[in-house]
Amino acid sequence: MRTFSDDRQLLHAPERELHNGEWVPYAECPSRMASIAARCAAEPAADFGLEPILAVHDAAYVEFLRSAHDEWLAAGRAGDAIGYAFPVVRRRALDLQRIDAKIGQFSFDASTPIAQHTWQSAYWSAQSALSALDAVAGGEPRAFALCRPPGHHAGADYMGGYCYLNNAAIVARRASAMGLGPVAILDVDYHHGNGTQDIFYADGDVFFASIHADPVTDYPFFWGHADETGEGEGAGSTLNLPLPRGTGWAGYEPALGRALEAIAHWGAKFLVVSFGADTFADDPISHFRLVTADYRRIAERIAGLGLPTVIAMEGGYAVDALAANVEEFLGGFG
Ligand code: OKP
Ligand code: ZN
Repeated sequence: MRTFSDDRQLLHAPERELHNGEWVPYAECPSRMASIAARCAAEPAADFGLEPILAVHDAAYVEFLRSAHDEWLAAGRAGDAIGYAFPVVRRRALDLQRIDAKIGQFSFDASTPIAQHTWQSAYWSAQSALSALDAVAGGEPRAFALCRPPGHHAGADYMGGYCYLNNAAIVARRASAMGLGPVAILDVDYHHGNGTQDIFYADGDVFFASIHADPVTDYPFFWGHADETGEGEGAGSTLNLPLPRGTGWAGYEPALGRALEAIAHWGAKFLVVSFGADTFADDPISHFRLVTADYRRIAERIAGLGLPTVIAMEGGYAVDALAANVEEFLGGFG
């Protein structure tokens, strides 16, 4: 399958993250992408500019991402920029300038540090996704965007969960604008894609289906519950299928069947897959029990929809097995 990536995506390298009360090495490390790139002949991403990014993300948020690390250094800080105060109560558009206030305003958690090259990597991750869309729009039945950093936790004006720009949403919005829709997004990362859901929650043009760990027990906790189904014009165009920790293929397969049935029933003509390999049994931060061979099965089912498809890489932190799991998944598309 044609695959797109850019080496500048490797530059983003936060040192550490806060995990269950302790500082630990950052799980979303450059070697994740490097290990996959070593096994597939990726084509360099083309540059589609800021316009398709700004069709999803607020200009003020994008400007923040571009300047945050410089502002952090200008404030006399060292290392990665990280927030500690979040305006969850009556969040409003205050025009605050202190870097710590800005980080809080534009994020929902503290697991998304901004390092020196974060903007460059996030920008090229989105361009890889747009390059995959360009290939599919040009007649390729499907294409893989080797995105990194991932995107599905990022909303229109916030980062979170290792995500800065929502690559899948950027592709979905543009595919829709190009008249390739109706567009559906299927999110099969272990974690709920709360950013993607939020971006399209009131948008009836894009269907969002997600299979993920029950947010009662797992990050991002506050979104991804089964009763979240969309609102307004988007009422009924969000489908959440939370599954318990310990889920293996026997529990996963029926949920996948339900998601695919809903996407077909909705009348999708174009598919974006947010693919995370963190559903793998040996993933260090997740708790499902899929095995490498299951990724081929998942892909075969998805391919059964017969839709033009862009696959965007999301999570997957068992670095030693990651390339094999991705290869198995891509191989399932035939
Ligand atoms: C990103 B993706 C946990 C800290 C927060 C964030 C997980 C983000 C997963 N102790 N962890 O969906 O793979
Ligand atoms: Zn994940």
